[in-house]
Amino acid sequence: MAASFDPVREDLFTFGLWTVGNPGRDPFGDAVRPVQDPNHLVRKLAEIGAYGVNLHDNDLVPFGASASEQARIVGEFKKTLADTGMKVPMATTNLFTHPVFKDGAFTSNDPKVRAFALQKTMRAMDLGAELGAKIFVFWGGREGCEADACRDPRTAWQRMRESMDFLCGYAKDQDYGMRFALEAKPNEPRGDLYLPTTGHMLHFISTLEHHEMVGVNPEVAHEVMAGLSFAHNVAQAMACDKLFHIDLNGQKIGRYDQDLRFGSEDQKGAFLLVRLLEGTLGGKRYEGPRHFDAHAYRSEDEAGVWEFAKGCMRTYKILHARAKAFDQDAEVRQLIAEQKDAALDPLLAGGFSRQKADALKAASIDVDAAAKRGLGYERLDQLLVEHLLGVRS
Ligand code: GLT
Ligand code: MN
Ligand code: MN
Repeated sequence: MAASFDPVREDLFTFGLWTVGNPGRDPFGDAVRPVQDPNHLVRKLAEIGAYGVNLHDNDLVPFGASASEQARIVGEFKKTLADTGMKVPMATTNLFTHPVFKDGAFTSNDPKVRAFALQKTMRAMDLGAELGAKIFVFWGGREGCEADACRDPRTAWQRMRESMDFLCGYAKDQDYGMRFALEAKPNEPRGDLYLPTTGHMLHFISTLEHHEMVGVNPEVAHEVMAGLSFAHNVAQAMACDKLFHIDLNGQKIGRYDQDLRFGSEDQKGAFLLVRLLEGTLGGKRYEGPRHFDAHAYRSEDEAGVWEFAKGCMRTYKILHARAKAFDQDAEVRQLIAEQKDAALDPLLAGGFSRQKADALKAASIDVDAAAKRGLGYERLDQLLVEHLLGVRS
């Protein structure tokens, strides 16, 4: 029987309200789709097999809403979640749309703006906690500059640290059981954004007071914009148990942030990513939500939006099946089987000792033979391509 690629709850697929609700505005043109009621979006997502929905404070509660308005909106939304069984695993704050954030939020030179950013984030954390979110994402869309002389970049870095330390303290004090996931981006909307890649974030986290509760939320498009291998970034985060969340989408290299349907570009990169996340190559699997931070083409009406959403999930599952087949292929396994050397392996494992250093210095190694040996990677990569194209199973 052919495998079904229809999404089910257990796949843990999630979408942001801002993704399927994206009206298609861009810097050159107005909205092409009407703004949708969040409750409608949740019901539709439930219908097509998603596990949950993520949101910014203002995706649900408009900026400046009164307390009673907020209570009414959140009450109705919670009822929709209960009716549909949909979860809110992640929440975040919008620190980029309002003009007050034009020169940053946590890194602004104006203490009033920095204070407002903290206030808004604490309130967004309260909202996230009320909806059950255990992951809180930080995307510093306006934390950057064009006129670089406006602040010492070390000051920006320090302000980011102080803000994260403060907000970790808040989450702990409130007993929210939340973990933070930091999302990097090299540029756009600012000329340069501080902490531009996942690698920068990983180091930044190691300097935080509560580093154990802070990880990363890498996004395909953002690392590809920086010309990096997304799978390598994700692998490093996984290797240090810091992959707390992930933003899946598609992106052409060298472009603005496109946020395209997952797997619609660079299918090989997408294959290698799913292979890594699902652990078909061995090692630990990523257990968190598979979140799509993408939106439908501007050419689409609402029906096209749901085609887009189904496409993201379907392609993920197809790539998972392809990756499984690839990693179970006997020829592939043979090509990537670990090489053993009874004499050298013990010297290479377990760290330094003077004895090992002496033995390594004295070891006789046939360098020419090792240099001459062909590695079979042409065959290996062709097998990958054939699995990916579906002609080998
Ligand atoms: C915005 C951005 C995304 C972030 C979202 C979370 S908002 O759409 O482009 O990459 O993940 O703040
Ligand atoms: Mn994102
Ligand atoms: Mn993006």
